[in-house]
Amino acid sequence: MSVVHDKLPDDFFFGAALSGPQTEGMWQRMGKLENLWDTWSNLDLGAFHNRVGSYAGNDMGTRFAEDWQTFASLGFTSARTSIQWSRLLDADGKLNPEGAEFYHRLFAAAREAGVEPFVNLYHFDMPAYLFRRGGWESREVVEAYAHYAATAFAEFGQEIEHWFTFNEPIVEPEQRYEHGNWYPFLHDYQRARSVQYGISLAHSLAVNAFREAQAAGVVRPDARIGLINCFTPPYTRENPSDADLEAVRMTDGICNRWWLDLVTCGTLPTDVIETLTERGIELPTRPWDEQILAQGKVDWLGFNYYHPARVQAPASDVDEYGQPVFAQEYTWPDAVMNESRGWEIYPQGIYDFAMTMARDYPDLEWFVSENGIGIEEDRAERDEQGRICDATYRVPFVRDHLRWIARAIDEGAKCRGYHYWGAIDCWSWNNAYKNRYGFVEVDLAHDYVRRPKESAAWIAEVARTHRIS
Ligand code: BGP
Repeated sequence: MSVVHDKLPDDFFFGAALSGPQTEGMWQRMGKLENLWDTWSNLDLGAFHNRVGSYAGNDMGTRFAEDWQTFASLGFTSARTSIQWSRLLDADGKLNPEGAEFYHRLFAAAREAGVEPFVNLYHFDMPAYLFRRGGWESREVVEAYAHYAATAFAEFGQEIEHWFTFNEPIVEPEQRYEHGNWYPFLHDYQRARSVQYGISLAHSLAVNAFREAQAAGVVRPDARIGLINCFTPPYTRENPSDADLEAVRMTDGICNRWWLDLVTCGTLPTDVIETLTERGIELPTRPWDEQILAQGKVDWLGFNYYHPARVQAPASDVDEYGQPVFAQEYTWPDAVMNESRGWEIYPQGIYDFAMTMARDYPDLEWFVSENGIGIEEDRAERDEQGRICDATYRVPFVRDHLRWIARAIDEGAKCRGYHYWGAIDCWSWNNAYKNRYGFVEVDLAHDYVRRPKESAAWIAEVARTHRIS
């Protein structure tokens, strides 16, 4: 960058991103039902780093008053967490009063600390009994989700201003159904797209339920609803072939445009659907679906950014499981990697995607809803005061991303804020506590005690001044 963009607008907000299943713990208390992470943990604890299963969270369920204060001390004015479907409702779909009471206390404590709670309704945490009825492939479950969303709006509608239907709706289709990484470990491209379609309907029904609740005065008039996805700006190699560009089109179509079209136009990208049909992949459509999807338009969007997508034409049209392949990974020779996570660090990607949105979806407001760097055991180096020395890698990572965000805003992007993922270390899917993201350490050996790391003072200064030092 020739000009350094180091100032963010005065009304730009800073905060934290977290989720219920990764923080709350208390997995069998207050009437919480089993979700798919508990199912997998029960089945095979060895699949999780150091055998730390879904039960752990980071003990925020009991320490939330302290944690909200900690976020406030980092200069954060908002934080997004999620309600767990498996805690809010019982197996008959009725409100679980203990679960509801827990979330009322959680949100009230956030407010007391001066942190605005943003509430997401689903973070990869399908209740096990609904998975057994077909999960996102089942219309019954799609409708059960709409009912769950409506119940949450009725219960918290006067308290919560910022709602989100889903976090990263692309991830479950890919991880559970396509790449076989997460329980139930499938390699089935058709089912992955059916799940993606089911989630799209569920999102749209929930937005509709929100609009109805707002019109009825159940949800406060200033409340807004959005969707959060991990958008991956797609790149291919220099001097690409037509087939490379085709790989970019489909990667972008399935991961990015699918959701952007849904939340801005209430439609799905026709070129993507046509290509899927040509390859024998059919979405399980029903006659009134277009009207349902048309209700999926949101008030704003969350953009989770960790890494770009680098793709090229696939060597073969089908993989070893006989499933269709539209792209394969391209290794960019200049890539800088976070080896702990296996993700490329490419701060400019946030800018490139911001400018794509400004061009193609000019009315859409958004914020960076997750960004962060997880390093294995934070390299375990400490200073004399016992603080983890993470400033040499965590500060440049965040600084570089913030500068590209500042530049995008200077050039017209409608980005309103930044939430850092895992600001207090938390449990991560099957990596559990391997990679640490926090500005604040969670000491598992000492009853989840929290301790600020070296980077904490830096982010607090940036969040207070809006100067990216
Ligand atoms: C996002 C998820 C988060 C979080 C984060 C970090 O995709 O929304 O839940 O986990 O990634 O990834 P990981 O925990 O796999 O390192």
